[in-house]
Amino acid sequence: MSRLIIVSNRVAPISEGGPAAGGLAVGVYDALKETGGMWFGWSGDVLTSGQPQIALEERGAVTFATIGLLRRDYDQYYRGFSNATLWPAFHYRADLVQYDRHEYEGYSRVNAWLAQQLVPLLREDDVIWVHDYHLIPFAQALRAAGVKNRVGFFLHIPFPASQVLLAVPPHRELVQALCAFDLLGFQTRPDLRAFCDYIVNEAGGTTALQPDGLTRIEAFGQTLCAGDYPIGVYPDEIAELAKAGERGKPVRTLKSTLHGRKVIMSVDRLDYSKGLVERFRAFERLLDHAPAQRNKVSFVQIAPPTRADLHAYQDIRLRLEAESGRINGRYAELDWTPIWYIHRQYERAVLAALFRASNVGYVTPLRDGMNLVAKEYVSAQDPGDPGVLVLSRFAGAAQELSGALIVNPLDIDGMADALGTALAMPLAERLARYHDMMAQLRENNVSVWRDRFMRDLGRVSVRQGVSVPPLERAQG
Ligand code: GDG
Repeated sequence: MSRLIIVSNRVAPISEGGPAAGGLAVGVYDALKETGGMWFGWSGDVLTSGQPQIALEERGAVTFATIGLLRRDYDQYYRGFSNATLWPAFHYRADLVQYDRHEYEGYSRVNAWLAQQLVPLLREDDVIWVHDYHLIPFAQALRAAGVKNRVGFFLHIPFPASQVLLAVPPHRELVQALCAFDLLGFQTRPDLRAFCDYIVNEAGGTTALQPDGLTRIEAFGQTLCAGDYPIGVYPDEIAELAKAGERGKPVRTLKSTLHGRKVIMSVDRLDYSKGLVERFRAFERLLDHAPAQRNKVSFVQIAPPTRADLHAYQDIRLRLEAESGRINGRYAELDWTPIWYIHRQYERAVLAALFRASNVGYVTPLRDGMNLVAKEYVSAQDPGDPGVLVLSRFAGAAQELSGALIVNPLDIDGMADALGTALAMPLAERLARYHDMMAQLRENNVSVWRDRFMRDLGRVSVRQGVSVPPLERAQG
């Protein structure tokens, strides 16, 4: 069997409790720990001088191959083009897009350099699976270095509508670079449609749905395939983790502080795409419009820091601190704090237990590729007394989790209404919604996601992008 090589910007430090905050790390690690293989990428170290060297570490069936980044590379490739240009653009925040030609050059240079570092570690029949927006030019760079292996790409974040993508000056080069992969995977059908729209209307290419469900793409003199592969979780593993933590200290502390009040729970990296300010205001609106809820419910927002050296992230942090202070100042009583805003990271097991102990999972990003927290919240529930998920229609997860209360995160009144409905929902309805969503999560867990992608990547004939018959893949 060929070896799986995962390439992502950051190879997540894996502690005993699993990977830390970040959806890609969680999904990729879950996928790789079963099959074994190699995970190649940045170690997280930023070097001020010297020549970065690859470090290899074996852990069970997985080899971690990591390398540091020089300060200039970190600034241009990671902080600059990846996170100040691509991230906001792909999350429809054209107003936050910053562009600097030198940073884009750094982005291309680091992709080429990383590809050259990987080449000596490769075997002929390795299958290479590249992840996310930091590494769009990676296949081009591998091909330039003479690599002939199959190379697939999965985009964890949304693919934006063409009119938004056009805000990124080198949009054409980026899409051309994507066409050097053999298979492109997107989280949802709307993302795949947006990509196809660019191919047809901006790049003058063609797209055709094949009988096996893959879309064949011809553009820039390349032929490849693309599909939608919604990432999942391991729901039963999370359920066990949550149950095991039911009587643990964090849950006991939470319950003793709540004195029987209900709790609404949110967990997000502190990112402007997650809709935190709007979410706080909708909770405030609930307290405004439904006085009976005052002193009866608390909202816990856990938001670990992320990309804190970028201005836009410092800004969202300040806004959130101001909002939580303002709302608490307005409504808090001596024995009740309406919003608990916690700017730190918790262990995965603690989060699962807290999800289970809460009445409502409140997940309202303005845009999100998938949103694993939504899936983790449902997985962690007590099957006999589950909580209710309030979910943004702009999370990829909303395409699958029809048992959630789906909201528009810009509609503050609508979200406040949904919170009220969730808090009052009778057990029978909660059970029906929970079972519906759990069935969906079990059917499309992380292994299914990985296996579907790997099967399709194995099928596309290298550099022709045409899937090889027989085509037994079910539509779906
Ligand atoms: C990207 C895309 C897509 C959060 N706080 C803590 C913690 N987390 C974990 C959550 C979850 C993960 O981090 C976050 O994943 P999301 O999917 O919600 O969001 P992103 O980080 O933006 O992920 C996203 C994902 O990639 C996968 O494809 O769904 O759309 O943006 O697993 O539980 N984990 C720990 N402590 C925390 O405090 N241990």
